Amino acid sequence: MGVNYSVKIDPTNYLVIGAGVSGLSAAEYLLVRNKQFRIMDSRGLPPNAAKIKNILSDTQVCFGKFDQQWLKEADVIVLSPGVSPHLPEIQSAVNRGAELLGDVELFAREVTKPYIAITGSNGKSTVTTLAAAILQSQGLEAKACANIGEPVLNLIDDKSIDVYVLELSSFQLETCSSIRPHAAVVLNISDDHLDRYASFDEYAAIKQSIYSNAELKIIPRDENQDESFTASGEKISFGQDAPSENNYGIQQDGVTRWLVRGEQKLIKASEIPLMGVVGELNVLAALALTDSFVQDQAKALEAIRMFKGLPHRCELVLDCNDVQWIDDSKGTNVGATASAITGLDRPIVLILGGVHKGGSLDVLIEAVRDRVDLVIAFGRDKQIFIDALKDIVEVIQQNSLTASVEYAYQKAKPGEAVLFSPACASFDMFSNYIERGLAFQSAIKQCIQRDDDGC
Ligand code: UMA
Repeated sequence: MGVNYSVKIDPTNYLVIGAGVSGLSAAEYLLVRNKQFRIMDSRGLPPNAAKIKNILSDTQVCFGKFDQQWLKEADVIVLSPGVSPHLPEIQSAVNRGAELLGDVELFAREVTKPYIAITGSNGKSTVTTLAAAILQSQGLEAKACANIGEPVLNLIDDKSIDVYVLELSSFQLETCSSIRPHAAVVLNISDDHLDRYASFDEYAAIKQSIYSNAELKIIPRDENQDESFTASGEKISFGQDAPSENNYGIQQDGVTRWLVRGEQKLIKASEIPLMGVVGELNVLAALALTDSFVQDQAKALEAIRMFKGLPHRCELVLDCNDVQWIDDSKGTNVGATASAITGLDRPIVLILGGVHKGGSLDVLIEAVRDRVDLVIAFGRDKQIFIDALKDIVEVIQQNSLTASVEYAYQKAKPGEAVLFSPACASFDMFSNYIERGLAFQSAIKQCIQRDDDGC
């Protein structure tokens, strides 16, 4: 067979770093597009090792170290979000001229369908899922993806999708410059991931970059916004107060609290299935994000009423002898735990601990004061929380989550809630927040079964 001179070989040498779910999706994306690429991971046996070795040749795969020669030869580095771009070997490749980008950047350069984008320190998975549900209520094929779990490149070739709903972490925003979302929001910004960033300002600026090229900017009224990101373009705001025309907010009518758009009453606060003011704000953000897609408002509001909330996000596991057991294992930073506490309307026994991600505990201290009766701290960084809280509330330390649940079971009184909201990452004791949440649920069920008290 003769050589086909019409086929152009792309000489670009891609290097995928990280073989987690996003690295695997990037490898499959590059494979389908006949690109030259390699993949490496500093772990000897990353989660997708077998699958990757199955689809690639040995010369394309390096596990157990970052191959320095490959870094020198790379034209484009596709960096997984969990790998810091500040690593010296990555910085020297960039200084040499390699292009650094993430899977979301590859997606943004190629996608032709509309997408909305959501970031924030807390509530982004809830708003992402709710926005997708509202879009689906309009008969649109909407898919939630990115940080929420499904890598964007797994969906880019799916022709059935009408709208993508992207949950974006600061890690993902760091390595993408081409996103042009139909609508974008920064829900809130509180200390998180300060083990990766030099300052809160750097973290906040990365979050706000989501607005840079957004057609419609959805802006929280009660957060301090950096005007340089939100000055121009079309905007809709949302907040806890009564809004001006076309914006979203809350209106008090006698004893009834309404979620409203301008003066139009949409849904009673008592009808939404999310807890507290934070829940209301999340619903308002989802409505604002989907505003221009909604033709049938009644169906959109019904989708909100039917929304079940997310597993491990302020999830009521059970109510036993009037003690509520609440799994908020997804609360991996101090701001999330503070929100979970303020969203509850009963006295609280709080279980927290794990790997603290840095930053101030002030917002947690304020939330704990007056609302929490007892704190049970466990995990690697428990002492940080004990030191911060011991002067305002009784704090007990335990060596494991199971022992913490056992202690809470002995101490919790009828009318109280036991809130498991760790304010920390899980990797000192668990693979992820899901495994940690399931461990909490199983521990409390075991306590109750042992006593066989009929709950
Ligand atoms: N790795 C190295 N060297 C390092 C660090 C990591 O080789 O120095 C390797 C690990 O060995 C591992 C791989 O990188 O094999 C993991 O990559 P990753 O951490 O980027 O994780 P993925 O599996 O690709 O998942 C990522 C997101 N993970 C992170 O941002 C840490 C997932 O968000 C996201 O769902 C997924 O892409 C799909 O888009 C998770 C998350 O924890 C849920 N996000 C953080 C959060 O929500 O707080 C930001």
